[in-house]
Amino acid sequence: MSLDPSIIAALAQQLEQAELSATPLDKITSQYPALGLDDAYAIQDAIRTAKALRGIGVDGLKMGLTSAAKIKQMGVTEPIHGFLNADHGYTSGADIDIGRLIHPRVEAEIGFVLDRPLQGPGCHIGDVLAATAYVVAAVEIIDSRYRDFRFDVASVVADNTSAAGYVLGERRVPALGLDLKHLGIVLRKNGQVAATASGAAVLGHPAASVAMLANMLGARGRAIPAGVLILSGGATEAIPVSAGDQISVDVQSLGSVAARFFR
Ligand code: OOG
Ligand code: MG
Repeated sequence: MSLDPSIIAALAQQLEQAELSATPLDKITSQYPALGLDDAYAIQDAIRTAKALRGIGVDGLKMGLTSAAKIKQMGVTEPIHGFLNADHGYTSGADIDIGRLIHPRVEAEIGFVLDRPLQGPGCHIGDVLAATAYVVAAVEIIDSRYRDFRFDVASVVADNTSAAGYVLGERRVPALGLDLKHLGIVLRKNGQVAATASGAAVLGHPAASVAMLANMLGARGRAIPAGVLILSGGATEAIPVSAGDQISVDVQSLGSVAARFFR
């Protein structure tokens, strides 16, 4: 059953407001237990439109809940996708103000940029690798707009998959010739190892996550455009950060990406 368009619009506005005022909400399925995934993606789209009207563009796409570590941490077992906003993209070494965030966390990710669009159905790892311009080490900053960072799949999809920013490494490496499955990944906070993984932690191969995104978008008549960043999903669990923390992610062959947080 789908929700009335006026309810979709009202929920999108509540989530936008929660983000802008850094004030958490109860997950929206508490108000609307019948909220389905189609409704949730419609709310996400409405948030995207509202941001566009405020002049905030989209410069990337993301997959989420694509690793066992994330599934275990969040208790949601289904991969999801969202969008990345151009106003919170940073390069390695950035000082990032987290005063605007509720309870930020960071996760280690592998980013992809394609040199041609990809659309499912039927997209697989080989298609992604053939279409990849380069891969890049990345940190995603997530910040659920829900109280206590607790949600179910429909609520988190509506909340644009907790997207709150990203930091990219400086090295752009062609995918061909890399063994993306076996790349070691180390996430550090204040110099201490906080979590480790390998590329295979993400759906067995990070390119499988990009293929899944192309297939999920294809089912809605959409495609992954060329030239945009695609985050393939946290390989490790997400780590909370507060003002004063310094974090880094090292990805074998891709180099490192670092950021410091203040408020
Ligand atoms: C949902 C977003 C998940 C990832 O990489 O798995 C995500 C969340 O955990 O808040 O970005
Ligand atoms: Mg992520």
